Amino acid sequence: MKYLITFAFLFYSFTAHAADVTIEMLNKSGKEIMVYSKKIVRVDVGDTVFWKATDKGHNVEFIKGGVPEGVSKFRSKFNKDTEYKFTIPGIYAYWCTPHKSMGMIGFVVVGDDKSNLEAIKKIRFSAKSKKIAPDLINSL
Ligand SMILES: [Cu+2]
Repeated sequence: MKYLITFAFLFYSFTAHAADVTIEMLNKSGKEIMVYSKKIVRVDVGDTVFWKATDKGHNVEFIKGGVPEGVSKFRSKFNKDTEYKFTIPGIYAYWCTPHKSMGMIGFVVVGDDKSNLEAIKKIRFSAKSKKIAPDLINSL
């Protein structure tokens, strides 16, 4: 019995920390093409977001000026699962490098901190991303 409890505890710890949120990178979702399965996610400071390369040809790139101060550049490899542990609170805007004008954009709000919202509003999106960004930003 003691071992069973220990095992259950270890399993719980592992699953709770492996990835707190998972987002899929997709070629198609419903009527949308080139899309992250979740466009906005909210996490706590210290949480990890995992992006699954369900379809090929995508990545995650933090947008310059679209992350809190002190956050380093982040650009994942194409076709690969990736993850990021969010230790600094604020809004993080990212896109898929080849599909950044096709609406493949996403936002992570960390620690319910929206202090860099004005900077996020100044990001220059283009084409389809420019069309969908305002509504997304308004619902952050
Ligand atoms: Cu993409």
